[in-house]
Amino acid sequence: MARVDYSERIPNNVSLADNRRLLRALEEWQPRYLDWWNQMGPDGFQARDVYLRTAISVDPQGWAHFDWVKMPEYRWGIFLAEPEPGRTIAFGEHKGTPAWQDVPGEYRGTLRRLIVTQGDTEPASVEQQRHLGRTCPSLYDLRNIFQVNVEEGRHLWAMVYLLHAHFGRDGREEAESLLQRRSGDSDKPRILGAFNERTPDWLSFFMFCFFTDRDGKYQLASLAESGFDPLSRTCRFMLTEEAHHMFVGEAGIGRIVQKTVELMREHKTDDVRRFGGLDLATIQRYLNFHCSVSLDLFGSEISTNAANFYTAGLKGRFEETKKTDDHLLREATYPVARPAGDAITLVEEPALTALNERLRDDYVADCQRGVDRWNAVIKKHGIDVELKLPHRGFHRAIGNCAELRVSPDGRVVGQAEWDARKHEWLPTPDDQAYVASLMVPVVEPGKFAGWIAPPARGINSQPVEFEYVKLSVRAGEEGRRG
Ligand code: BYC
Repeated sequence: MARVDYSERIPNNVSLADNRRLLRALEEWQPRYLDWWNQMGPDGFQARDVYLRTAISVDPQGWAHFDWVKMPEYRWGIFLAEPEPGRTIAFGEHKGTPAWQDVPGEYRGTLRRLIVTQGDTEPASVEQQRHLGRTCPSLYDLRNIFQVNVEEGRHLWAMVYLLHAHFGRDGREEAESLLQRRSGDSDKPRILGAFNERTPDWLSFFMFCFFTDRDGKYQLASLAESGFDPLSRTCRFMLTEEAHHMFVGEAGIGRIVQKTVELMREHKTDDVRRFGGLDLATIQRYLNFHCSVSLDLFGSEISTNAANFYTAGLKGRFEETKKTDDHLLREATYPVARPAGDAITLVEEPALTALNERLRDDYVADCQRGVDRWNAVIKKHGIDVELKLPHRGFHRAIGNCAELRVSPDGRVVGQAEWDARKHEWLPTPDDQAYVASLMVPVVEPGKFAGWIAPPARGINSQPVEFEYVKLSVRAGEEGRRG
């Protein structure tokens, strides 16, 4: 069961061959997916051999398969984690009853909406990142972004499988729409805000992987608790892929910070731009931006949607089954940030409607651990500066603080102070132009752009100077596939 059958057109571990109708529907979707990938996937590298990891089974050892693959030939497939025999619903009003193998009729619309919202983020991120290959800081990083991209494509497959297998005709229509919306498009944008932002450079990309993919981790972990077992199982497997994306983000920013502090020490200055580096103040402004748009992805602090998802048993808390309370939350309260005058204070609210905020808290604590590791690099170089997460009210478009101006240290400020100081807090046009000026491709194996340190080790025990993407291509091939 754990092994994936790669002899089939759509690799899977869900016995697709036994369900002819579903197989046919997915086989019809497959060429449209490939059209989307060729149109919106990584620009300019579709004919190149990339050293990619492919899942060959859903157990941890199954990840050990690395090979040269041209991205359009990547074996996107359908992989669900192994079923847990006798699994029951862990929370909400159906607590203790067997997990659903089919969609409960009363929750059909809600569940479909959750799956579509999750699914929509996956192609969106590929679209956001599609031009970055052309300015890669190294072949190692180029391979990593492509790994992330193909896995986001696979996550789309994961959600499309659920839509096709469990939601009949409207599921198929939603699967089509997932290929129609476009990140940043004014007529048919992606559903959630952060997925319509631009990712124009590699500093933004690494921040995106650190902050936005981490939202993915927390949302997927909550959906992995779902009483709808196929969703739970697919999210459990997706989480294993998500871990690599966050590694790319954390390690990427860590390597930038490393290079920055090396330049600061060498030249005895904070102004490392003169030496082709990214100064810590710019890194902080990008951090502020990406953190704030990712905080929005958790929804409003007080949400009846979230309460309903929970009570219905559709979406749990992070590590729901490890918690020791009643898993109903009818009486419990939870502290929620709320503006009061020019400060933001914590107010106890019913825990059930505060579930988005609770998940955001789990997320912020996880982000802080990563920031601490970056700060350890700075400190090790004897530099007395710390990167900081902005206050959760800063630069928000969703929730209690959406209508306010809040400084990164959590003060509600007037429009005048905001206007006067926002250039200190968010990337400025000058920052963006400077970062853009650094985006010069470095494609010689083992070489790295001057603003980022090499990684400590390569991929899958290969040396750092390994040729992770083969850029040489036979004459005529690029015209056809590139
Ligand atoms: N932008 O009650 P509210 C990932 C909407 S990332 C635009 O506050 P709720 C990945 C909301 O939809 C993980 N609209 O929020 C990362 C609702 O609209 P409707 C993605 C927003 O419903 C990197 C209304 O405002 N997965 O995997 O409790 C690369 C009121 O909403 C936003 C999921 O999100 C926003 N930021 O929670 C690749 C999991 N926030 O329904 C992939 C599935 C809220 O009234 N989604 N709205 O029309 C959910 O669980 C929930 O939909 C949300 C919102 C947590 C997003």
